[in-house]
Formats: sequence, C-alpha cells, structure tokens
Amino acid sequence: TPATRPPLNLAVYLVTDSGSMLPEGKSVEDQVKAALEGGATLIQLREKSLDTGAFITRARALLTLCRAYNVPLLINDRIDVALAVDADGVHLGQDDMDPKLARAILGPNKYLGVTVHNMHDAERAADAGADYLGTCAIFDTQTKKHKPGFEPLGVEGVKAMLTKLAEHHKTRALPVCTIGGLHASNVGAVLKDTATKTKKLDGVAVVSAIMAQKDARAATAQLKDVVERELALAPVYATREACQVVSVAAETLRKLREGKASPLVHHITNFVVMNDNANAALAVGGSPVMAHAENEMEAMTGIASSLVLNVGTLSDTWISAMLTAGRVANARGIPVVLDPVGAGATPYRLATCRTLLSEIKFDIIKGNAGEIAALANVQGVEQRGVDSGEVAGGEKASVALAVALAKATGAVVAMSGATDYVARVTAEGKTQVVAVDNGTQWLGKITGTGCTTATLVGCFAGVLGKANAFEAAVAGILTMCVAGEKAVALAKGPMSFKVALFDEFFNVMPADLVQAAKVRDRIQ
Ligand code: 3NM
Ligand code: MG
Repeated sequence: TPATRPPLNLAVYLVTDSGSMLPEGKSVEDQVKAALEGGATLIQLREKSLDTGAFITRARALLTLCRAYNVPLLINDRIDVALAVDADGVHLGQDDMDPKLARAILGPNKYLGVTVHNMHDAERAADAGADYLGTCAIFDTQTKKHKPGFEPLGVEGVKAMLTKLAEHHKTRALPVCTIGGLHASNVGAVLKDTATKTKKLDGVAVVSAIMAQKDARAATAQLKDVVERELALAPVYATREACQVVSVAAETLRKLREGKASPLVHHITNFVVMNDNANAALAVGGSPVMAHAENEMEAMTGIASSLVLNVGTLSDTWISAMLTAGRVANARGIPVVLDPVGAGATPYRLATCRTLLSEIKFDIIKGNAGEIAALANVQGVEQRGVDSGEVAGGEKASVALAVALAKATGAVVAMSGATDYVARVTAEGKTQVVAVDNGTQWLGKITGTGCTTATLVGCFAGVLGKANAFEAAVAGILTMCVAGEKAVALAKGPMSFKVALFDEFFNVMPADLVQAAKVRDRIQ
C-alpha cells in the first residue's frame, strides 16, 4: 500500500536552530508554528547539543504542529529520535550515518534527505533511496561553521551540480534544495540563476531567515512569495486527503522515472491514437503494447500489469478481443481501464460500452462529461462527436454525475473537463471525490489527449494495482495536466504543443506534481 504521509515539498524548507539567534521570548516551537502559518512547506528539527529526552519532547511538540498543517517533519541526523516519535523522516549530512544503512533502519515509508557535495555523494544517496538532495552551502553563513578548506558552492557551483544531476538517470528525478546565507532578498536570484534547461532547484532551506526573525510568520510568507513567483508554484491548495493522493502520485511517478517500475500496459485502442499512446506510455516510464488479435489476448493480457480498453474506431472483431482480454484481466486481478470514446455518439458505441460494462469489471472509467452521462444514462449533457459538452449545473451536477456512474458500476470514475473530477464509492458506501483544477485549453486543441490520459492512468494503475485505482486515476490526470501546463510555454501552435507535451511526459518530475497540484477534496 502506498504511504499516506504529507507530500514532500522543498519550496520553503525551515531548518531549526535553538541557539542564541532566537529572538527574546521566542521558543523553537513558537518560531516553527509561525513558519507553518506563513506557509513553510517542510520542517527539519536540527539540534546539536540537546539531550535525547529533551530532543524527543521537542520533536513530539513540532510533530503535533506539523500534522495540523499537513507538513512533514524531518529530524536532523538522529534516526532514533525520528523513529521514536514517528516523524516523517531524517536529513543526513555527509558525516552522519551512511544513507544506505539509514534507509535500512528507516524502512521505505520515511523520507530520507541527504546533503551532497558532489556527484559521488549524490549517486550514493540515490542508490540508498534518498527522497531529495540538499547541496552543501551555496553562500557563507553565520549559522554553521564551514569545515576548514570548504568553499561555498556559489550560484555557479549549484548550477553545475544541477546540470550533472540532470545528466544521470539515478539523480534526474530527485528534488534538490540549497542552503546557506539565503533570505527573501536573494532567493529569487538564486532560483533564477541556478536554473538549467533540464533541472532547477525545487526550493530553499533556511535557518536564520526565519528562526532569527521577530515576526517569523511574515518572514516565511515573504520567502514563500518569492519562491512561489520564481518557481510558479500553485498556491497552497490541497486539504489533507487531497495531499495524500498527490503524494502517492508523486511517489509513483518517481518509481516510473527511476525505472523501479515499468508496467506493461496492454491497450486495445483506436487507430487515431495508437502510436501516440504507445509513445506516451514509454515517455512516462511504462511499457506499452498494442495488441488486438483475439488469438493472442490470453497470453498478452496475462503478462500485462494493466489493461486499457478504448472504444474508438470500433469493430466487431475488436469487441470480442476486448471481452476476452477483460475476462483474463479480471480473473488475474489486473486493473482494467475503460475509455468510452464517444459513448453517446452512436447506438453502436453505447451498446458496446454496455456489453463491456456487463461482462467486465472495470476498475476505472475515464471519459468526458458527455461520455460519462451516456453511460450513466443521464439526459441533457451535450455530446458532439467525441468532444465533450460541459455539464449544466456546475460543480454540483458534475460531481453528482461522476458519483452516479461510480455507484452504478463500482468503478472509479475519472471525468475530464476544465476541472477534472475523480469519484468512487467504496464497498461500505462511502463517497470520495477530488477535483483537479490543473490543465490548459491547449489539451483540447490536439487530438487524442483524452485517450492518452487513459494511457497514463493505465501506467499508474499498473504500478499501484487495483486496490489503489483512485490514486492511479488522479495521478494519470494530474500528470497530463501538469505536463500540459509546462508545455504551453513552448508551444507556437498545436503541433509544437504536442511535441512539447510528449517531452513533458518524460520530463515532468515528482516535485513538479507536488508543487503544481491544484487538487481539492471534500467537494461533494
Ligand atoms: N547546513 P542560514 S549551512 C544547517 O552547508 C546548515 O550543509 C549547511 O543557515 C550546510 O540559513 C547551514 O542561517 C546553516 O544561513 C544555514
Ligand atoms: Mg549533520
């Protein structure tokens, strides 16, 4: 099962200090609380001389604060303290425990951050399963004594390290922050001037810029403002439940990026998108296969991690192949995604979808509002060709529609549109819905982005399995939308947008999903 920990976001990373820099009358706890109010995205408790008992007491207090803001708490160096209080992970310096040993003790579900001085450190950290890297100091700092002979990296040094990190498949997907002498008046330039074509910093770590400030909340908000502007972050958006879904999406994308998962996604899909879908699956880290011959369905679906059935450019021979593939997938516990392309456009398509729905248990149904309405037998939603109409009645009606089909089929329903909705009804009758406000109008200007979304959903479902179909649906949609948003900047028209979009399927990073996500829950 995927971990449900708060998402890792390095944007504004507070590292604590309990020494003489604290303003009079302020405790570490006071400053951390103020920083959380001001929008800090990650907290590290760093104590260099506290006794273990007092350390644990402080860690517990900070964890309570962090939980209230759904922000992870990491502990500097002390794995025992992190485990004792069930913090979200640890940060290690190069003089601390070997990251591989630390990972073995921590298990897979704690965050592990490592300070790195060079590519050798970075590769070792990546091999150990680090979740992010911090560079050694970029500038001089009063807060921590540099070792004799150590020179801060400077802007050029950090940029050079980012370039090298981007060149290595092991380190390419790891989020990175820097530290040392950073404050609101220099982080904008640091983020801008260290950015390379292929990799940028995902945030900044500070001590005195927050801990030493009388108004730590305002200081944090000011930092957050600069970082938000420079990294084009989504404003803090998600509530706890949505955060956890985004967190799972990011962690699964990382597995795909690092080649730790390479799901074989069997498609029976239409002629219009067949090649595009195969390329999209490859780009995101999956392994596509497009096979339609009924005689090989048993063997092909049998070795797949997930199955995507798409009713575009339909014919009778394909329907019987779909039925066979679907039955094999159901029998073997392989997740199945339905893309009911143009379901309401012709009686043939609608009848086919009904047959498929009655013969096959689908884990996810992904369609636009018109398609979902056709399957749910709801009148009044416009259906023109395979393009969607929007639902009259706004969000409430959209959610009701998605929930109705989820209830009728038992599947997770992912309904695309300007806002995408993902809905499910659990076996106990509990309804869960999230809305994804990401995306761009450009996704509607080229053909096949809906089908390609089903491919991405299929890739995530292939890693996450049937039990996490809801998370897989959100992950696929979010990846499409965030890739789309990033591609817009490079588009001169529909075709250059398409090229940029497919490049972004390859380049979009877990940290991009976390930082760009506009995911809402509790909307029903
Ligand atoms: N680690 P300030 S520099 C905690 O070089 C820490 O690894 C560093 O403090 C490293 O934001 C540092 O006040 C202190 O400059 C940074
Ligand atoms: Mg250390």
